Amino acid sequence: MEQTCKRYMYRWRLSYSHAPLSDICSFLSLVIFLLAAHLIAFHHASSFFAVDIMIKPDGVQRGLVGEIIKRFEQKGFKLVAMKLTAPGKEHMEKHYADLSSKGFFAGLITYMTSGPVVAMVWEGKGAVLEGRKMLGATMPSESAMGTIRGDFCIEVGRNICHGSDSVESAQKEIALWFPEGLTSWASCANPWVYE
Ligand code: DAT
Ligand code: MG
Repeated sequence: MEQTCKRYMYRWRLSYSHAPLSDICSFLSLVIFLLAAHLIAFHHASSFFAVDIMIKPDGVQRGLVGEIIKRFEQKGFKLVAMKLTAPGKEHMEKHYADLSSKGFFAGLITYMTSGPVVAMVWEGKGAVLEGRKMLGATMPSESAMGTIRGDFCIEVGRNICHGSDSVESAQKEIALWFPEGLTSWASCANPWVYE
């Protein structure tokens, strides 16, 4: 066994010492790249983030505000901003700017400006990813039961709630909806939610 190990070590040293410097550099760069990618992915998945959640006009009209807030509270997220507001067409067009080329855009803006909405910011570990899971798929027919859309709606054009789809869009949306800033506070539940 010892002999075999020694032989392998010898062969490895031999091949290593014969490898061109550029190959070793490429290999090291690959290792560094993979490590960095892993660190970034881990940071995004597990860090504390704030997510912009909005209860759309149909959610407000149908009396689902309490139910939706309850789910985020029960999950363990912390509410750091909230308002009932009807900000108008220009604001909604900014909010959905990335969808402006879609055929449904005009209808979406009409729907989103048809009544007040409740805008909120929830904070917690992996809030963006978890928030999207809690909302369910965009198409209610594809949303799993147990998710907000799966439980409470039927059509995509009346899918009752919005949630930021990435950390970057959450930051943009929070700046758009809450230019006054968020409320910073310490939750006494923290040690009971996080280990
Ligand atoms: P999500 O709200 O899940 O982030 P999205 O950003 O792609 O989905 O679209 C924003 C909203 O636009 C969505 O909640 C409802 C509406 N929408 C999306 N796709 C649609 C479609 N094919 N027909 C009608 N409305 C649509
Ligand atoms: Mg979206």
